[in-house]
Amino acid sequence: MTASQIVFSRRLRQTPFEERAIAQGAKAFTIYNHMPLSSVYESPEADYRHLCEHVQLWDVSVERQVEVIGPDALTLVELVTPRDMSKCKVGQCMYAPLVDEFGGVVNDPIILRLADDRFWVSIADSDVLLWMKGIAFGRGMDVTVFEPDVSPLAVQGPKSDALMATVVGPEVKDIGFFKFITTTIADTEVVLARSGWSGQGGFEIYLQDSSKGLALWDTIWEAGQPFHIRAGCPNLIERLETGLLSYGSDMTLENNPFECGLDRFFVLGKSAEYMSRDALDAIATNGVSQKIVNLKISGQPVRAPRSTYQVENESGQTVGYVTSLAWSPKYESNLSFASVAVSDSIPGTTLYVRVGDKRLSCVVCKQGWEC
Ligand code: THG
Repeated sequence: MTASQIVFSRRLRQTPFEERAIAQGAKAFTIYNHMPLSSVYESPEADYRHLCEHVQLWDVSVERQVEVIGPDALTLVELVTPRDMSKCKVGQCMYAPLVDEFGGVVNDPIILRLADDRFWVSIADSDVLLWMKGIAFGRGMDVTVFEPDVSPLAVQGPKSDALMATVVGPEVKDIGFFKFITTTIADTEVVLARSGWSGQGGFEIYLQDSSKGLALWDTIWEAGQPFHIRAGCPNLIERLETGLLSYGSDMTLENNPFECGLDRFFVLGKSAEYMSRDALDAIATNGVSQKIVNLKISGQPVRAPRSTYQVENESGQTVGYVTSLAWSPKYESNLSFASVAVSDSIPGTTLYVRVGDKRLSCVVCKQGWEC
């Protein structure tokens, strides 16, 4: 972190919970979908330890929704992802990479099906609204694509169920993973889903009226006092341990879903039309040259790079680059995601990371950090 600051101008859109997040001591922000996203409260380590033990309230309004509604809603959603969205039932969420006609990953949203002809595409950091509006117009589709007044507030951590049961009722325990209900909290109707960007369990509350943001925050906050609730945010250490990739850092439009391991979320050849069909078929046939892997870097804690560190093989050739990095208290090691040559991507392979004048040895691990 540096002492440089972000100016909160009108262009950097305000979130409905921002005032409370700042009052609770958000120390640093990043910018995501043209909005502020807090990234540190006490310290990355202290935030991480609290998240793994108690419950946190996260202002993740930056997970903007692109609403797709109308007779061609399913056709449009099918077109932009290789995942079979016809299988997504009303009340269900699906993690579905958006892929362009060249096989590039456009975004990796969660898609919620609110009705047969109505979806929310809950996006990562890229301009999906413009992408999907353009496709709908170009194709002359009978569909409306817009950004609704919806802001997710995440409740994450092992005490999330106990907390939400006191706010909503015991029925929250019956909400399955990646399922949602609609309910009322703080006199405002919300969508309540069992999802969220951590491996600690929890919920996401989709607020549908910005003017009720502070009231919603305060209701959860008060109910959370017996559970040691704190304000928090997506945590780099925790997401590395859990294996969650971040669009823009670990993958971009330059990557295809096979390189990112996102192919495990779809089966090629669904019956609906999808714009990435030919490109993905060709990549599946020809294979990929790079893969994103889990890389455990030995030694003392390494400072996360601003951009990247080069990854080398035994003989000193550059075979890839680090995309995310943090020290993990759980594994007592530096954990990183890195894009490396396929031939060097097999778990157990020893590689080297170039940090300044040091060459640190590291090992390719499986998902779950087994090596
Ligand atoms: N919540 C909501 N919107 C989001 C995110 C979120 N939009 C942006 C970003 N996060 C989207 N990316 C992800 C990536 C992974 C997961 C969720 C959102 C996730 N993955 C689980 C895993 O990989 O094990 C489970 C996936 C599955 O089984 O389908 O949870 O966090 N609203």
